[in-house]
Amino acid sequence: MANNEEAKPALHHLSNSQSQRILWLLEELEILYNLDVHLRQGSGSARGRPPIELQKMHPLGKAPQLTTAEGRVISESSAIAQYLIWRYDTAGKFKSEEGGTTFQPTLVLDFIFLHTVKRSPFFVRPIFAAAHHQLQKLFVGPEVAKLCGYLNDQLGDQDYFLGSSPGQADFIVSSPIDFGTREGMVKLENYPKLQAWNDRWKSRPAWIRALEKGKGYLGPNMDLDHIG
Ligand SMILES: N[C@@H](CCC(=O)N[C@@H](CS)C(=O)NCC(=O)O)C(=O)O
Repeated sequence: MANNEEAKPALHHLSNSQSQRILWLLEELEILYNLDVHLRQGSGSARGRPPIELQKMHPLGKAPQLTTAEGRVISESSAIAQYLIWRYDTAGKFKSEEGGTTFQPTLVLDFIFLHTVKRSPFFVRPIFAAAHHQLQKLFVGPEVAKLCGYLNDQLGDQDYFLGSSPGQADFIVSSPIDFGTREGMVKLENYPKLQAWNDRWKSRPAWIRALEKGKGYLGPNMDLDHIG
């Protein structure tokens, strides 16, 4: 590499995963980056799991992973989003307070129960199904409704959580909302502002470009892997 050529960050992206939100952010930033798309394993006992090479790159073996221009590997969406925005958003277009996801553990809990029901032997399935029903009724349903109501209110009259452009909170929250909607836990039709927000960012050119590059999003190979 020539001395005057700046090193590029590299995203290690897993198809059908929440690393789609980092791909979206990179497209919004309009910077040069390298993209390495890893496909989930399509068959065998590890069906749906990330390929071995992703596991070799970082002890956690998860996606997204970002190799920074300085050569460091970061593996956590919030940390990656924060790094990218602070390092590359020189115009301050996407800068905002940190965005976390109180959402994820609740959705994952429900997801695990759902798949326990699906994969359990038929003679115990009714018992697991009853437990899952109770969990949804008493905890996941009210909890998700509270979170969606809160997000809906937070949007107010703004296009994005902290103003007229997406920021870290929007990038990070996009995945659990999409995942929760796919799994039927999040009912966007009950939250008009959240629904409008979702439609708004999905029409952004950067999101559309990220979808084309990501080789699959919320597709069939996601089963049992959307955990974290
Ligand atoms: N908390 C991490 C979670 C990363 C994570 O769990 N990624 C999933 C994809 S959605 C993954 O790599 N799963 C593969 C596996 O654990 O087998 C983040 O937000 O980046």
